[in-house]
Amino acid sequence: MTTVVESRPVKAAVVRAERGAFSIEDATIAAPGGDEVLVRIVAAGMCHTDMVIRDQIYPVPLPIVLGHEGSGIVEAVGERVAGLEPGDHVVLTFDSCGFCRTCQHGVAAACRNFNPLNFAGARNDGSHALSFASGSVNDRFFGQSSFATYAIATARNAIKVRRDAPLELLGPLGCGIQTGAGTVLNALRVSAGSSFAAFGAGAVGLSAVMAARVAGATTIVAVDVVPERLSLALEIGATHVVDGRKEDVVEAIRALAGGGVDYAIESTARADVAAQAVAALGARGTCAIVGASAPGTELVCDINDVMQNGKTIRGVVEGDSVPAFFIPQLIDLHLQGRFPFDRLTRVYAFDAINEAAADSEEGRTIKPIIRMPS
Ligand code: CXF
Ligand code: ZN
Repeated sequence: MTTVVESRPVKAAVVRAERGAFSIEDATIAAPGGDEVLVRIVAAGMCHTDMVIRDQIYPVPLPIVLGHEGSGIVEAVGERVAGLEPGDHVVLTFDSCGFCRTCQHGVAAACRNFNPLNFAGARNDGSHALSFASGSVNDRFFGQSSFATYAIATARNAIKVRRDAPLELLGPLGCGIQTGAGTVLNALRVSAGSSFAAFGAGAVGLSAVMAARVAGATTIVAVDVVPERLSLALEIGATHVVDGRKEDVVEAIRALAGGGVDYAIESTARADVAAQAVAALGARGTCAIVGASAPGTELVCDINDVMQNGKTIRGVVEGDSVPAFFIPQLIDLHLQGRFPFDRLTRVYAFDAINEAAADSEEGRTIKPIIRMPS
């Protein structure tokens, strides 16, 4: 179905300087062409990776409109889009090409074109969806740039979801929550009766905890240094918590899990914590590394420990998810009361986006969601 629309006015939050604030500015957004979809953004989650780009830990060009956990309603579609139409509720996720070797194997999260599609700051041909009177601003972040009242996505990264779900809260399912839950359910395939530890009890780690409970793990340990996060972890599925400031984390986990856990997720992006996560594995255990650290950050571990105990260390992006399947599955689990991700969220008005960022970075809010003015 093709809908003809002209470009329209948009308000978008722009980061203009390294470690700078978000400034809400006027722009226009183009009509969708080809495989593109124009989405009226209802809300967008804030993820640590937005901060990684703001702080230029990853070299994505500034100025830029960030935001990669959008949820909203399709307004118009390009002439090559099938399966989406105006009025559909969608969650926006990472973009992928669909034709590289890993996409064709069904693991779009490991798309060989992930960086150019999600981090180039423009369409593949260098053009932008957003136009600012002040000059060129980068966009298309994760195929969306959803800290804005409208975004252009593609048919591949706009995931249609059921209309009885709370659309305002769903955006984080497109990245952080998908990453944590997907790592447990898709990548590690945590099994019933097994032991699991989450290193870091932010949005990714706590989503992993909830998913480990869904999977039937019987020892679920959350590790963090923020007492409120550890308390929340116990409420949503952890059987035990370890405060990294008070205890020897590796010794504590070995004691809780019969010598070490079967599975671990490391979401802090800290090399010292990643080394603990590997050390805390039991025989033939697997540790998933999912946090975004500065390029060149090295993981140091005892080679004999890894070899003699048959341990596996693997990286996972976006939970190895097939978003068109996995995001609706997480919504079904949520609506059945088995995946209470809303417990992680706090909603902020668009013009409080800088307060949301500060609350997130200072540990007051686990998952900020920015609500767009309607
Ligand atoms: C990112 C982490 C860095 C690589 C791309 C995916 N995940 C979530 O924001
Ligand atoms: Zn993210």
